[in-house]
Amino acid sequence: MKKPWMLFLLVTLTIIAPSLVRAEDPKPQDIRIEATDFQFKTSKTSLEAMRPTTLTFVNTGKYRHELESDLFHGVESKIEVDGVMIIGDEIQELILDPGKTLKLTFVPRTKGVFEFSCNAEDPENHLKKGMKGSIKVE
Ligand SMILES: [Cu+2]
Repeated sequence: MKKPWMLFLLVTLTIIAPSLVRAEDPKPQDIRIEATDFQFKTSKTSLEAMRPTTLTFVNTGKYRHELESDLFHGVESKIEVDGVMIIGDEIQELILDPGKTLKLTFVPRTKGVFEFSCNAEDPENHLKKGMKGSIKVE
């Protein structure tokens, strides 16, 4: 391999990637959250704790929308959008342009009810127009 940084990246991904899919219950679950102008549509209202979860966030509206929640904050997460992958555990908010889709992969570890909302302000406050919801982790 000519480029040492590629080797470094490969080694890093080889070490990090398995820890993202490792979980007590390997059976994955999916949830889809669609943002429109101006409401959220969710494919389900509850998730099982400790199961690998893929959250698909889709913006079918004409405005940029946000998904802010403690559901994935502090939990090791992987985000994929347009061929870019981001890994981290301080993700508190996802912001998506119209027509875009992203996938967030994580394992919900804490049971409870997690609120989510869009706090965008263009053309006016989305939260005041009703862009909020909740997901129960049980
Ligand atoms: Cu919004």
